[in-house]
Amino acid sequence: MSLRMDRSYYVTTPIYYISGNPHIGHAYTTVVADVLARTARTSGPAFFLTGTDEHGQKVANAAAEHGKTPQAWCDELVPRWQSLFAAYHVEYDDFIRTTQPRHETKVQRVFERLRESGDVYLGKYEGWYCVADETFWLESKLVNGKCPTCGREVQWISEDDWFFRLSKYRDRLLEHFKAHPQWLRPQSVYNEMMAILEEGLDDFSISRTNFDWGIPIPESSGHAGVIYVWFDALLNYITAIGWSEDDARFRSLWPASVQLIGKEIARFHTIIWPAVLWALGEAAPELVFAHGWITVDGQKMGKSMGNAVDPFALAERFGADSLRYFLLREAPFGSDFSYSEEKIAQRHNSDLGNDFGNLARRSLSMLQKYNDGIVPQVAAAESPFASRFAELPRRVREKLLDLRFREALEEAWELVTALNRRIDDEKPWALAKAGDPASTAQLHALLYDLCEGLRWLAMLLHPVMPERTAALWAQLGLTTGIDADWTTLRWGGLAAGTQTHVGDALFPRIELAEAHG
Ligand code: ME8
Repeated sequence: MSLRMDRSYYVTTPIYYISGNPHIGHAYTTVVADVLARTARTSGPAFFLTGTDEHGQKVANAAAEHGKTPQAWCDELVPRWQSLFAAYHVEYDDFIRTTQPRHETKVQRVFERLRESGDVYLGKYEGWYCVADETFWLESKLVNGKCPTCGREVQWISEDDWFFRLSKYRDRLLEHFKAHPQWLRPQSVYNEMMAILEEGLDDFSISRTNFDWGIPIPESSGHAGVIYVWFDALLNYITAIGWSEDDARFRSLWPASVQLIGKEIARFHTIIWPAVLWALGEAAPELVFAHGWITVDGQKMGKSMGNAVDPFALAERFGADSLRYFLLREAPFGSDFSYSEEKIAQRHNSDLGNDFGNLARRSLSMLQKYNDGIVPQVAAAESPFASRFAELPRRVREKLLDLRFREALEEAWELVTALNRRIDDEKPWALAKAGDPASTAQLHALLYDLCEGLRWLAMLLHPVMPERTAALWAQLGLTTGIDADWTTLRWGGLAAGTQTHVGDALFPRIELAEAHG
């Protein structure tokens, strides 16, 4: 995938309901967006948006259960979500709350615009509704009379509602899907959405009158009610960046480069969302990626409160960077994967501790012992690694931006493995002991390559593990430039004479027995 150079890279996550506590599944999507934004940012502007979805019955019910007004409840919970993202080293550019005036006024403007153009009209809605998912369901889609997504009870709703003319956009959607088979990934979700499109589309209710926690329908319409939470929420992706046709910032960011979602909300993001955008005269996002679920005992984490794991405690125990690595390395992006502390501990101890962390420690300790920690002067361009790994930065970058995170990490690990192997093969302790000029030259060349390899790894892994790689950067005696453009990486960039330090282990071992705890 090539990065567009004319505009900023724009990545979004779903905005999260704040009806309960966040869990690791919420951190997952946000971490992935952070990795993409950090990678893109090494070569140009990038913008990363996340936020909270604060309207609707589900949030109102949660607030009522706690004896709070919905607004007070949201105000109280939002900082907890923000601190979760901070705990996972996520650096977003903007955090939108759907209760903010910047969003509410624009949503009302969209409603008015579409009412004027005829894409929004008044009709009667009767049907089944799942409060937990804030989703309407056709009777034929219910499973044993219950919500097909979460298995909860549904309720019958009958009211006069405003509708969005979704049916009008079915042919265009089909054409779009066929002309851009890569716009929705993975293939399994693409196929599922194509099947829905082929079945045909009904218009879609976008207002509610049986409760009032939402953005009011504009008074000019002459009707009461609030805007349906999904219609309100989807618009965050454009209201946050200042939507209006002639807004320069909006134009520089839209269409989004990547919209990340969990697969359960693909219908909203790949059928309703493009149609709404087209109704406004805007383009569909370039890519929607519907990722898989973190599961516990085969069930989606979060489906019941019982199986959700406290993400704060987890970050404390394993280190946020180890978890970020685990989330990206454990399964191909798009697939489900099961959560267990054993698996996290295994990745932490093996890939991070034994392979990468140990490499750093061994290399810097040997440099300390054999050259007072000072990077030696060598002809680095002559190193076999200069040509062997010349393409590595480009390949890692391509895979990261193509959301093949696991492959990108495997690619980087080839360098980790090759450096470890050189220590084993060349036996620096024997070279030091021999002490003749040829052995000393070989020892220096090896020590240089080890440090240069670590410098490369710190840069290439920085988007995935920003904090641990920064610690390595400091141990290498470097101050700035960890997030510099990877295309400038040349073997030999590490300056001779740099004073390195042996620091604390990057990934101290975690005992499995302890991880059970
Ligand atoms: O759906 N595994 O919000 P939400 C992986 N407000 N990802 C998971 C996960 C799991 N077990 N559980 C949650 C909503 N997620 C709406 C979105 S957007 C306009 C409105 C992640 O709080 C995943 O990205 O239920 C999923 O799509 C999102 O959290 C849903 O969060």
